[in-house]
Amino acid sequence: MSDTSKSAETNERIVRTACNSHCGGACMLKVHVKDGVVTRIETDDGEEPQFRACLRCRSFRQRLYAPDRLRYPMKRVGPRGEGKFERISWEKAYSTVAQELMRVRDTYGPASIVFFCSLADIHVLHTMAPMHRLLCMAGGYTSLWGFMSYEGGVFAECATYGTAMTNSTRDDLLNSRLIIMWGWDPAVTIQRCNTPYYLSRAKEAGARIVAVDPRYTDSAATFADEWIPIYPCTDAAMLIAMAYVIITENLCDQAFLNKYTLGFEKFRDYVLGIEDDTPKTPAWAEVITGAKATTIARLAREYATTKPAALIAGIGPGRTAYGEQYHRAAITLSAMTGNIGISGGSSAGRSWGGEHWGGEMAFLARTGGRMGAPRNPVEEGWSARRDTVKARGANTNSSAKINVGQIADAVLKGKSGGYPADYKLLYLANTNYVNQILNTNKTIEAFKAVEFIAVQEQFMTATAKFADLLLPVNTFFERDDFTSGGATPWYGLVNKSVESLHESKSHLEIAQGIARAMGIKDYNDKTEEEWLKGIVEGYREVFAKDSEGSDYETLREKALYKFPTDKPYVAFREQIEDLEKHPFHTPSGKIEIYSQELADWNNPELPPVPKYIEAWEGRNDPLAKEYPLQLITTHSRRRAHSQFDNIPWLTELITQTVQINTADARARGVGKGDLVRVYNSRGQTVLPAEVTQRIMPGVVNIPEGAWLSFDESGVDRGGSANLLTKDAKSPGGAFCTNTALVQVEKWMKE
Ligand SMILES: Nc1nc2c(c(=O)[nH]1)N[C@H]1C(S)=C(S)[C@@H](COP(=O)(O)OP(=O)(O)OC[C@H]3O[C@@H](n4cnc5c(=O)[nH]c(N)nc54)[C@H](O)[C@@H]3O)O[C@H]1N2
Ligand SMILES: Nc1nc2c(c(=O)[nH]1)N[C@H]1C(S)=C(S)[C@@H](COP(=O)(O)OP(=O)(O)OC[C@H]3O[C@@H](n4cnc5c(=O)[nH]c(N)nc54)[C@H](O)[C@@H]3O)O[C@H]1N2
Ligand SMILES: [Mo]
Repeated sequence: MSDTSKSAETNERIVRTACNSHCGGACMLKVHVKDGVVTRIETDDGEEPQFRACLRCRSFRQRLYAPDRLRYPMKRVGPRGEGKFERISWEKAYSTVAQELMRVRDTYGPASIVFFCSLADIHVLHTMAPMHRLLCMAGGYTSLWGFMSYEGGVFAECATYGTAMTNSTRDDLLNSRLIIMWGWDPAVTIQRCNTPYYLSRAKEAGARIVAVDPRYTDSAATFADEWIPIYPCTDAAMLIAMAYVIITENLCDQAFLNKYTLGFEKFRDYVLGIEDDTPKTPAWAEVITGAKATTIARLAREYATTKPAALIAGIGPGRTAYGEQYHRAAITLSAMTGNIGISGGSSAGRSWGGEHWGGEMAFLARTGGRMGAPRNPVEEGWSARRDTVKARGANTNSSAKINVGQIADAVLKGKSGGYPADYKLLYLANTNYVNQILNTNKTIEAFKAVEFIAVQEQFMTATAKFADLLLPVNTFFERDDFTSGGATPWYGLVNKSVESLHESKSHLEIAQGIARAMGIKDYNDKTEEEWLKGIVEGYREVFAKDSEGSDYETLREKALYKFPTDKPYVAFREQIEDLEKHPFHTPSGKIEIYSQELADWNNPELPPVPKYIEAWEGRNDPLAKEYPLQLITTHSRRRAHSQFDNIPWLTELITQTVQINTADARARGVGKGDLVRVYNSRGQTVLPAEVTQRIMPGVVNIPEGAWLSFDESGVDRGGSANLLTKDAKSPGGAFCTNTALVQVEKWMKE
């Protein structure tokens, strides 16, 4: 615990720690602690760059001391899902979980155990590592593949660049003359602390900023010179039409294409219509995207002639049906304009997560690599998935895994439905799966069907209500950990501020308790501090060898080690400067606009060059007659997903609404603030309408993460978006949160 300013008289200390609470901000906190109680939370006011906290972090006192925090272990007493529980001891909780894990393993085999841990805090130790290690030692378990956030982006990056580490640091935006925010709203979604700071400075420096988004976002309002509305799920069409203009007007950076890329000609044949008789002209794209042909052509010319230009490909448009094609098309466009590997340009890889430092850490945290975890025996002997590119890496592509969004389908269908096993036990940590995964009603059906569910939680969430056993877990204010991030890079220690509240425990403590109850003696031979020291040293070795202030002891005091920031980091600079010495990580060593690996799959839904493929539940789907509005589900300023939705300071700030265009509202007799029912064949939810010109006609938006809240007649009154979404995954794995058709009507009851 850091102890930078201690006064004997007041018994007050300030603990420096870091918050990385699933928004990817990664900010510094100065936590005032008096007599073991957090009295105030301040943030970085030290030397530049400062990593200043947002509204969620500054409200954390209300989360830490929330009256509704889970206080002790509990077991279910009523029917599953009803939310009735009874207090039990930790010993009883450990033995119950241990018995159930062993019973299911011995009866059905270890693959029947599904363990999922999302990244509720983007840390390394108290994430999936402890349970992963335990379950691997106990015979294995079924794990999940697919990043909910940006699997489509990762697929595209791996296919095209051979790596998912494609981002420059945000301070490089200061070198851009044109910035295209494509489906990107960092004023709200943070995606590295300080991103908006660099955008404002870039604007001051004269960069032109354009937003392409179905909504006039806060980022567009604050930074953009122009807003181009576009129908959801159609971005690949607009990018490909931009390519058409760049090709036909001879604006390609041909020297770049010749030297660094593979297969551009095949893409050109598709764009010009040589392959399929459909030239992908701006007029062709106007019909699909709703963006004017003249605007598309103008933006294409501007992008090709204003160098350097940064096309920032947001991950929201990638969370759609065939979202991976959008990401492949964006990368291709940045290659055509020669903007890769240069200062002020952009690889057009996904907008977030592909940073050399933080991205690497997130991958490590996800794989549990840092707890020296053994291999998962359930995955031994299974080949790689057939729908994954080789660059995706051996530990994420086993065909023994199931997709992150498909636990429900896998539970309901099991082996007879083609899944690797029948699934009987769910162990869920760091996730509000019922609330956050597509098609809530189907998830609920599946959660009723399994034999046992254990949930590690801080609150009585929708998922917690389905638990047979609830394990209260502490918050990052109550434990130590390691994290990294920032628009300019840093890494640091999460330093414990106060002792665990109530009977809550850390992820590692819980796993240790279960291991003991299972009789696994050699589960853990290190103290938490030893693990953390090892993590810091491992990370330091790679990124900050011998640099002053980067060691464990200093981090205990200061929390952060800020990398010296004399020069922005530019992704792929080495490749562009010396290709022979630094080939791209693809099979050909070049940027693969055409991928032979994809060609070999011979799957028209995953073509070797990027293509526009019309989405299911798009505007032309016959279903649109009944459900004519396209639903998108953005991330909210007041939450990190479903986290913080129960925090009064934040709830007061922003009301959960459905954004609907004035024309669509008028046609339905809906006025500002009226309660409306948003529905389709999968579900419904009732919430107030925000009637606004800030969303284009034909599209509605319900910010994701609002807590499910069924009234007596079973109608959700919380505005929980996933009652409406479809649990289909895109062929490249994109998690389709922004592909669903709905109807809206005025809610007449009450
Ligand atoms: N405050 C806050 N910050 C967060 C999070 C949070 O919950 N709250 N979550 C974090 C996490 S885990 C993630 S993955 C990221 C998510 O970050 P993003 O995916 O970038 O966030 P979204 O708000 O879902 O979408 C960004 C923009 O894409 C637009 N959009 C949606 N569909 C389409 C489309 O088809 N085409 C185009 N062109 N635009 C579209 C939306 O209108 C929105 O303005 O944010 C992180 N940061
Ligand atoms: N419709 C729609 N659905 C979406 C999305 C969307 O854009 N639209 N976005 C998707 C994306 S990108 C993501 S990443 C997922 C997120 O999905 P999840 O990761 O499942 O969402 P969270 O709401 O962050 O849930 C984390 C839960 O873990 C609990 N928890 C348990 N232990 C801890 C702990 O140690 N620390 C913390 N902080 N919490 C703990 C928290 O209380 C909380 O309930 O949602 C996905 N779902
Ligand atoms: Mo995410």
